Amino acid sequence: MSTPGANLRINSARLWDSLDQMAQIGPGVAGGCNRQTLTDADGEGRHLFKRWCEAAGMTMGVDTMGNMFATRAGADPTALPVYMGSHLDTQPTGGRYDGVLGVLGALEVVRSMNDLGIKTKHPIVVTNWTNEEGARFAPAMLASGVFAGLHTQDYAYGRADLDGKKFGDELARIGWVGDEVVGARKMHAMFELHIEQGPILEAEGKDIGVVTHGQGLWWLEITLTGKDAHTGSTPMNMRVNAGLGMARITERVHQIAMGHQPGAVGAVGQVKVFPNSRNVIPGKVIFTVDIRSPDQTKLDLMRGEVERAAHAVAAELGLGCAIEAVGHFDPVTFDAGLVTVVRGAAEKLGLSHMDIISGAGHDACWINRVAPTVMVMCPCVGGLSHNEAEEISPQWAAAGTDVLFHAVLETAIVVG
Ligand code: HGY
Ligand code: MN
Ligand code: MN
Repeated sequence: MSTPGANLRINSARLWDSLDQMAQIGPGVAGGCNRQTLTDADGEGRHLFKRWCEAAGMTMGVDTMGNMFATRAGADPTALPVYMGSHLDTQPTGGRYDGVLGVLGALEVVRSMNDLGIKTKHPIVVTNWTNEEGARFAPAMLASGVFAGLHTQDYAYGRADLDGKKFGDELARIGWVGDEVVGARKMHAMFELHIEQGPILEAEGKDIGVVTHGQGLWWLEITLTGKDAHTGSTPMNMRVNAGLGMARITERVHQIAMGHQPGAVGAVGQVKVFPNSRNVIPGKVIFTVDIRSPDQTKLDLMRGEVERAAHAVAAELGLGCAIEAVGHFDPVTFDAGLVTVVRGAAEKLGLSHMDIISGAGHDACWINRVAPTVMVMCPCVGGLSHNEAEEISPQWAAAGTDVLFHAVLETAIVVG
């Protein structure tokens, strides 16, 4: 059987139904999801995903970081598998599709291969990477980072959430510590389908994003120490106000990103204020700066500017200032050959498409270090993500999954 015809399609209704069923696990309060990594809801979602994979005839492997690998046998068991997947964990106020479309779209590809009786030379593996978001345990893409050798497992197991709970303890608590050595698996290729999480594809009227690159990022955790004091009786000239320092640095981060346009972003997303009492001047604040750019030079310049600005503000206000890099990866260039395969699949399917740089980080950014890797993107409404109102259309979901389907079939080589 030659390369499958352009008429092959996945089952869009089944995909949409699976997305809806998964969204019922760890629901948010406004229609989205709160299925944070290593919570009971994450564990429940994992069990559902495992049941679905086994019902599709796949066998499930799990590594010591909880990464899940469902394998569909190939005609040549010695051939390195073609992987496709993303993540099932969500932000606290996450959407239904960030990550989940990539995992369940990959499952739909296998389900469709089964329906059509398609056999491939290379085995196919559907993957769920643990803790992509980094919302509960920083940094983002933690488990794919361990898999790719960027972090040690000990480092990952020791990461703590805001309540002081450790990653390794929580992974054991939900019962998802696997027996495979993390990173031992070798890949022929890895595909990740993901919503764009930005406005470009929708604005340009394109159904498919062919992801050629991913921007790099730094997460800098800044701790400012001042002095707790009464907000009423303490004269303004006697205050050592860590909250004021955080406000000034937050503004500087915005100005620094604006100073490197186009193609730079910056914000403060997570803030911890101590003692966080209405009538106490904050004596300590811990906050994370997220800066990104596809341009390595800009990214490095911004890091230096943010650090200098933080220390300058702290000096002005008499604050202690400590800065720790808690997340980082350089801009990513995906595999040119697989980019061509994805672009060709979109053209074969008659779908509008454009090359795009990923604004968000993804597990594919790390896996790209150890195997040929590429991403496929679909639009999302208003470019909104990391918000419970995140929305995509069933048509966009199907189009992206069809491109994934054809690109994977071409790469895994259809033999019957
Ligand atoms: O932070 C990111 O870009 C990803 O959503 N974890
Ligand atoms: Mn994601
Ligand atoms: Mn995300």
